[in-house]
Amino acid sequence: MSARIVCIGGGGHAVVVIDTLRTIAGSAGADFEIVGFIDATGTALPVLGVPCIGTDSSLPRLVDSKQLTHFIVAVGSTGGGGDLRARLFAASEAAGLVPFTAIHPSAIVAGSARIGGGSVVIAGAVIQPRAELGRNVIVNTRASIDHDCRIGDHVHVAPGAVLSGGVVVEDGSHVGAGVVILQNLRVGRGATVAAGATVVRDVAPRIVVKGTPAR
Ligand code: JB3
Repeated sequence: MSARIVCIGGGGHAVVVIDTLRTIAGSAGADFEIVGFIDATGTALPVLGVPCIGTDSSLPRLVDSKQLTHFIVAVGSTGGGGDLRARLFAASEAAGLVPFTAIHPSAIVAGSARIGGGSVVIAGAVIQPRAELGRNVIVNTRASIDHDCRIGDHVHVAPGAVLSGGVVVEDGSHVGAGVVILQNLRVGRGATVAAGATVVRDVAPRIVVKGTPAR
């Protein structure tokens, strides 16, 4: 049976996720259907032709009525990002769904890299050898994750961010657009690196840093 996917969220990031799924579907060997999305309202207009089919509270019922098998968290930065994405991921698994991993055909992913379930690698991203990504990670447009990086669960690496070799980003952190992180540094759990920052020393958990050098 082919995978029947529900997207969780129907905003800006969902547009990109759905387009990524469609592009994958156009390549050989893909066997899935995007059944719909659920959002905070349950009444949103279709996204790229994909219908809104309910809200989080209706998900357990939708699993049966729509014969859903897989989900993909298609919420990006809204609601603070990592915490909401983690909660939506857990609720979708609790409803019995399997996380779907989507890698845009234009992304470059080294054969020795590892990508956890439910993660999304968007167009033009590069993931180098021995990088390890957790579950429900976003590697957004043209971001690059270099060799031996370790990226935790629910992390968002925003468009154009550059992670040098051996960088560790712990669970739920946000690495903003255009950020540069130098080699072998660590970004603590739930931290935010603001767009455009240059990280030259470790970032403590749950703090926000910005600027060059980031502080
Ligand atoms: O910068 C880029 C390339 N993308 C941004 C992305 C990373 O983050 C994008 O431009 C936006 O800034 C943002 O996209 P996101 O997270 O989709 O935000 P927004 O466009 O505001 O849409 C939020 C969506 O999340 C809406 O469909 C809401 O209904 C939905 N949502 C909010 N809370 C929720 C919940 N959906 C569910 N299922 N459950 C919730 O609790």
